[in-house]
Amino acid sequence: MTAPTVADRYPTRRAEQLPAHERPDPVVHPSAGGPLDAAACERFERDGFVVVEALVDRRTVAALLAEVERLATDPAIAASERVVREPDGDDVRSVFDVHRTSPLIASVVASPSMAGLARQLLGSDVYVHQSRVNRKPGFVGKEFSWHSDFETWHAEDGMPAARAVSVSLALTPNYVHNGSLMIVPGSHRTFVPTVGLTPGDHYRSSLRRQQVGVPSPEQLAALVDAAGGEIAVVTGPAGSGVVFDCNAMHGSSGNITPFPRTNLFVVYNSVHNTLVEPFAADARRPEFVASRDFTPVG
Ligand code: 6CS
Ligand code: FE
Repeated sequence: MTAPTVADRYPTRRAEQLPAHERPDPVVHPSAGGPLDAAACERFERDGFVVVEALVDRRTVAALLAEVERLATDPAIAASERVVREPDGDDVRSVFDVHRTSPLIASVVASPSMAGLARQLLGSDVYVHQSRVNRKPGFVGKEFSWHSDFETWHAEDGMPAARAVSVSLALTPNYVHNGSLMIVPGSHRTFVPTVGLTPGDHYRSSLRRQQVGVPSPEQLAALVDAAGGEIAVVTGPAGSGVVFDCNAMHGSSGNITPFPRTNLFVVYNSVHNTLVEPFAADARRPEFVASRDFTPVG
């Protein structure tokens, strides 16, 4: 492992439990403005997420859905590691790096309504750290365990600071019952180190079912307690979305309803927060899950 070139302000993945601590990085950075009004920026700062009514129009949603099904069944992509299948089945769970395999998705990812959210909140130009489609087919879609994305990106990808956001765009209706995103409000302000060293080639198993880099039941209960017992469920029609902080504690249940849940998920990182060597893993993850092309988008 090459030594990281910046200080590790978020130690994690040790053999023993380290205490949780308040994040040293700001949540919202000063900017010249963008799609969110001042009240929405304040909600983001307080809760760690904000729901956006209409990110793309209906025609774009239909085109994106068709594109996703094409990507999920494209034999060349299926043969690569970009396609991740369910832990106990062959159904496609995620397709990664979609902004580099689909010109249509690239244009949506770079659009002012999507990238503009990230630029506004992060107060700088942004590049795409990761893009993926998460597919949760009716009846068979499986859960995502509770986690902070930043915990993984810091440990496994060498992301120095918590200065990234994710935008999740609904391509099908996101209901309370079809496996929608759950977020612990305010959890983004606390960094929760996890226990256990990162296994070699962890992404091969973690993208199907994450077991390392997840909080203990006690840690999760403490965050929910600090939130006054609240867990937010992000719902909305196709075309709506949510932007959430990289350190927000989140997860989702399986989908046992007949209604598929398909979302386009884009991670924007500040150009002032580009990756160094992993802070708690013995090798970099591949480009399709953690890009090192730091070219600004939009
Ligand atoms: O590995 C990643 O980058 C993302 N995927 C999972 C399953 N957990 C951490 C992060 O959200
Ligand atoms: Fe996540």
